[in-house]
Amino acid sequence: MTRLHFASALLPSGWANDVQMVITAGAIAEVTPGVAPAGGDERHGIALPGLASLHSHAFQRGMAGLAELRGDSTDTFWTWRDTMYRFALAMTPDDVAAVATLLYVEMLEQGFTRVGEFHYLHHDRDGSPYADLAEMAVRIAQAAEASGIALTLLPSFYAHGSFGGAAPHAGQRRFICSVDQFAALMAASRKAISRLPGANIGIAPHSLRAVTPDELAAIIPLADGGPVHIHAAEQVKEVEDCLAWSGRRPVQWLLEHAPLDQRWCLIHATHTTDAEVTAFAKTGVVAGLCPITEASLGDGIFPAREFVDAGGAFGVGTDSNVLVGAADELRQLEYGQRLKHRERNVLSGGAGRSTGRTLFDHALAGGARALAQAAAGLRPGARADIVTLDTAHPSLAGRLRDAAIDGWIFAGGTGAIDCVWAGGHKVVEGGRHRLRQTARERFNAAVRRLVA
Ligand code: NGQ
Ligand code: ZN
Repeated sequence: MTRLHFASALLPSGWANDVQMVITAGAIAEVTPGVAPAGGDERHGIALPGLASLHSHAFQRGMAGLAELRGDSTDTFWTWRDTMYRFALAMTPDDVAAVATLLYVEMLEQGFTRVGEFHYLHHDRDGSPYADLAEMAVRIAQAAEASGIALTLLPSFYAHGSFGGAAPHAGQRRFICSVDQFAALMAASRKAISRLPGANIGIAPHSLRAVTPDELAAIIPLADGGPVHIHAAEQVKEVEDCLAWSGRRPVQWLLEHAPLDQRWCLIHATHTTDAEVTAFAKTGVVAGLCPITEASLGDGIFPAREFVDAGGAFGVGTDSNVLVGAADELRQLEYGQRLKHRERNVLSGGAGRSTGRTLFDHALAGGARALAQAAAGLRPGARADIVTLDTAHPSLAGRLRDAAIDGWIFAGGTGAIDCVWAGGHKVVEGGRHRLRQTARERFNAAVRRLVA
């Protein structure tokens, strides 16, 4: 049993002062506001619940910053993808484990306590399955376990190179499964996470580019009630190709043909019309926004204001992991809206409300829904995933409550987080994860080899 005491904490009911929290077996057992710290309490300043990065491709952390050299023609998402595929083709299971471990350490240091790992690098370098079909999923699970982050594993079904069941190309060979092979992969993946504390599993039909309607229908039952994540409408070319194939835009196609409900998460949904936004918001499907990657890849800007006004739910993901941070994703989301609308505090939700707080609340609730977490936030029964802010940080000087969140998101840079508990274990202290050094060494050795 651990007893923590916070000068203030953001609870589901709002901010409370002098909050004592009892943690047992990795979960929050009791939350008592308005009590003075007792002798055995470990004392801290400002506590927030940890957020989810609801969309990650862990292996891509290894190539972060390596696709910033201009090519011969116009650089786009598609030329980036060629670079990314080349990198993916070189990675061994040990490399993936090394890269994922450091990534998850960094996520924890930056305020993420759960990751939705949209996992599609399944097979060996020549495309043949590993002896254990879920070899790579096992490595992801090991990285989660070592770091302490809670894992929602989303094995991805990927079968085609483009709409209408086009053959995949050679660069995609490590991703490709038949429906039967994917069913076996799901079973092996369930086993891979079965003993991992806090872990759960869903499925991820990669995109309408990579999955036919028949395949989509065949794999959805494999989620077995868990989350279903799919990339949709990230790039204009993808929308055009989808229209040419079906006469429908990707989000429109999914609204008409897929059994969308609160278990679903549409990743990006960048190019979504007003009519789609309204219908999408009503379904309860979470928009999985990845603002830093969407900016990095030149995707476009999601109509977040209209979506939220229509009652839509969103969470954030770090996707390509080119830069990892909860505050960074939320700031980029708001700044994209400011640049688009030429206004300030676009997503604040109304007069007198803090933009940082509103963004935080959305990301907490949306992330929990998208990763099938019943009890998000600092409440009894929830996993003890807690983040404290460094009240000595200059961007937090004199800031109380929502103003502290604004200071963290808009002015704190990456240095405003003090401690992080994951499943009740204090894994980050003074901003440093206890595995930072060893995880960096292992990552650096792997990446030096990969880029040589
Ligand atoms: C992915 N990433 O699955 O990693 C994709 C690229 C694809 C983004 N869409 C591959 N940002 O879309 O085919
Ligand atoms: Zn993605």
